[in-house]
Amino acid sequence: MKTFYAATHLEHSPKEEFEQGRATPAVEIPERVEQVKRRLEERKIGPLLKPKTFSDEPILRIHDNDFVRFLTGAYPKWREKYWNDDADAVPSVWPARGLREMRDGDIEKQLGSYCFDTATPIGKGTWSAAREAVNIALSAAEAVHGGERAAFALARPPGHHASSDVYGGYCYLNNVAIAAQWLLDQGHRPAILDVDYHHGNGTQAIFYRRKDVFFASIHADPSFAYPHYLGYADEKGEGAGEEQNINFPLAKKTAWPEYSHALDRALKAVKDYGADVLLISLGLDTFEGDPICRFKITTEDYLRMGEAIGRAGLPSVFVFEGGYNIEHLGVNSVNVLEGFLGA
Ligand code: OKP
Ligand code: ZN
Repeated sequence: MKTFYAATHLEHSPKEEFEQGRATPAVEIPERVEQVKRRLEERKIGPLLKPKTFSDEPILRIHDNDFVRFLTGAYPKWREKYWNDDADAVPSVWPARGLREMRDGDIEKQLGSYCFDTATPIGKGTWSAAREAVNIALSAAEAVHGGERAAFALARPPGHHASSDVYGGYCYLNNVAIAAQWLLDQGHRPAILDVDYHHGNGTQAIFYRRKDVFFASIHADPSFAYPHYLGYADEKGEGAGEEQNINFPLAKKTAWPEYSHALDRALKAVKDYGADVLLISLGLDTFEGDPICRFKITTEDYLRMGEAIGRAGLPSVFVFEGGYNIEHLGVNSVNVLEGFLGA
């Protein structure tokens, strides 16, 4: 299996995020992707390739122009305002009910308008890493479009929490949505399966009123887990997108028996939709040893997860998302890919 990788992500290296009332060490760090890269090389499952550079056009099929322009210039604008400080850009005031949403002007207004949480800092290397992650996802999609059975986009920052004009959850541009749209534009019928522990609220929002991209997500029930405000079972799509969205919110401590049941149902929905290409938002934070999540999926289970996805028999684009147990992340990720290849 071809993997696409670029070193650009190393420059996106957040030091801390803000949650539970204080600054905590960042978990979405460069070492994540480096661990997976090392394991891929160890297992020799295929070549590691540099991504091609795509134009902005595929990004603008998904994201608003003003949002992309904001992200491109946000860090310099922040630095200009806070020239005697070196902290990353994080919002501190939001246009909640009763206030006016203003996307232009002062950087503080823009951050509050475009970002939905305090966990997603913009630093010096953030934009170039997010932009390159899109190149990586598109290169993997292009490989599959060209006839490969599967490809792996080893990209960070992740993307599934970002919608057309809002970022958050360590995500800036929605890599998997951009790749799905690109495949659609080449004449495919794509479906997205999101197996990250957290609901892919950005991906869901992007395709919620559309019938041309199917979305299935298996995740921790948002009644107790991030992103809290989306990902419930009653969200089934709207308008033209009715019944084209399916959520499987699962309880704390979910282990393989319950998980695999949801996975089978999600894959059946993808098959029933008649997808001819599958994109997988591959988060490994369902792992029993993940530091910020509460599922009980084991290293062995990831082989079974890959096999189940492989048995669906669809050309597949794996796009890397979350997973924060650095030590086990390489083995767990590559197990999914090896399970897939063995199916
Ligand atoms: C990104 B991805 C829990 C706070 C959660 C943000 C989590 C973003 C996850 N106390 N903070 O889906 O893995
Ligand atoms: Zn996650």
